[in-house]
Amino acid sequence: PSPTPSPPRTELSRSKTSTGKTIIVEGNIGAGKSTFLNYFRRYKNVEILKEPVDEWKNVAGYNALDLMYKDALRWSAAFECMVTLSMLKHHQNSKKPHTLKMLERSIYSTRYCFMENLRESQLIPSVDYSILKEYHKWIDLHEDIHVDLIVYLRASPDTCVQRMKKRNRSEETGVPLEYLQALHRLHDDWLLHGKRGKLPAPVLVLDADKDLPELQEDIASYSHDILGGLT
Ligand code: TTP
Repeated sequence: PSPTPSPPRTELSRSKTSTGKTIIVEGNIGAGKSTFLNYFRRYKNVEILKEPVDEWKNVAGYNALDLMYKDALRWSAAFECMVTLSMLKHHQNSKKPHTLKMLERSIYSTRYCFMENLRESQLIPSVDYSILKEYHKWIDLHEDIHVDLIVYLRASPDTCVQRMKKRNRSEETGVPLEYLQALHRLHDDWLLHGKRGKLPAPVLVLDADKDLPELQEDIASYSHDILGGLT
């Protein structure tokens, strides 16, 4: 079948768009972050920074994502170090003038969800965790990580498992349901229950259990608020 043509890219009127602002898109593995970000590709002055998963799969020829899933105790610190650097680069990415920056994830979910999950599940040696934490403490103190809105795509772990199975990323084939359940709880703790202290920005929660066409409709209906509702 011929591919669906992309819709024409629209120039948002500056008065309607919060240009110069940063939105981060959060949610469990398989929650639909890519679908969400792809929707906003139609807008010329929205700059989308997706996670560089392909870079993580090829670090000087090594698949760091695969190594981490195969032997977390050995490789999770190295992997999270790589992820932290990617996130920092995205936060620091100098914005093009008059654009709104949309990031897939952030330094916050790396720290509060993934690193925390590794620690709780004892999948990271405690010295490695402490070193990573020092990096994050330093970043917190010395870098300006500004965020204006957090979009939380909240999907149940069961939905995430189904979506992961469907997309079939080879590195993720052994990820158990319990791993996604723990990550789900950690996202909720951070974004809904305020258990990680002050949130960096207000949170918009979208029900990402809906099937993708329905979720896309929701995204479309919220797009005005997401793009223009920031002050
Ligand atoms: P996600 O950031 O959840 O991206 P995704 O492509 O699964 O998102 P979606 O389906 O919602 O579009 O994770 C990418 C992979 O990287 C996944 O296997 C989890 C892993 N990962 C970590 O292990 N640690 C981290 O700190 C991050 C950010 C990702």
